[in-house]
Amino acid sequence: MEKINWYPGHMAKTRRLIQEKISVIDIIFEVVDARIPFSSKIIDIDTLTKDKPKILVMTKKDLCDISETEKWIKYYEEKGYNVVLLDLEKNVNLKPLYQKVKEVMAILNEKRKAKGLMPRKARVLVMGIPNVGKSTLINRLAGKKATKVGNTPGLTKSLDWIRINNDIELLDSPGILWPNIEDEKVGYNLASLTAIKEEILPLERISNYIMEMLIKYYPNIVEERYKTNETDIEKLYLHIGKIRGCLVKGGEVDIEKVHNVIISDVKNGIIKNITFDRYENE
Ligand SMILES: Nc1nc2c(ncn2[C@@H]2O[C@H](COP(=O)(O)OP(=O)(O)OP(=O)(O)O)[C@@H](O)[C@H]2O)c(=O)[nH]1
Ligand SMILES: [Mg+2]
Repeated sequence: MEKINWYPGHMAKTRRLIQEKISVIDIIFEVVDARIPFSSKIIDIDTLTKDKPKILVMTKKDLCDISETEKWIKYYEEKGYNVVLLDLEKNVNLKPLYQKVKEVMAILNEKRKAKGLMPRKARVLVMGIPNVGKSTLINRLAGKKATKVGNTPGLTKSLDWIRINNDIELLDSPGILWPNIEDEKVGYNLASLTAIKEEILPLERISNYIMEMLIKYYPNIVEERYKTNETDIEKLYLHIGKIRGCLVKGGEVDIEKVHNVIISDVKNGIIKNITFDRYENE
């Protein structure tokens, strides 16, 4: 695999913004994709957020391979993380997240009490790399009944607090940060499952990576979706091209179209029950 060189220029600016906001925040919801709970993590969130309590929110539960993702949940919990796995699309149940917030706030308010301060609502900032579901989470939390509770001094004017319930206020815009793209495996996982611009990685290589992962870890999914147990990538592409009608004039298979079919099957969640970060490999 070739190394992916991709580093967005505006990272420093985003970081400055987060640093400005952080002082008024009680809890950070760090959002990751449950299919890549390692690759989709923010590169150095702990330095940025210092000692702020965090809840690691794994989204896209409905798309992940639960048994593999659970290994990661265990891994992070053993490191002291608060972890919540959520489906924000179909069976939305935010109760486990509310429960975690209560637990974290109980500790925080205990400390406040010791200092003679009143208990208060949790002020939450959602953070994560692009495409992990930050906006979806904010929308799910806010729902229709959400009302903005006004500006808080010290924050940029455009940022508002949204009242979620009696326990939680949420900053209405998320902090978008970057993953450890320097790690080539991470780059491929991100290119396969989230949004990375095409000019950074050729479609062929993303498609090859997806197919290699599926053949290695999920041969049954390949068989179910593409009706073959072929494991040779070239032959597999030809087969998929034929059954999916990726043909050019004369009936030849258009391999580029096949790459697109495979990538969009994964990115659109048609291929699900997959987790590409493998705990045993890290
Ligand atoms: N199936 C499924 N899709 C989800 C879930 N959460 C988010 N998505 C989808 O993931 C995509 C990205 O979600 P967004 O909420 O826009 O992600 P974001 O983190 O705000 O992305 P940026 O604003 O680009 O940083 C959308 O197509 C969502 O519908 C989930 O739990 N399950
Ligand atoms: Mg968003």
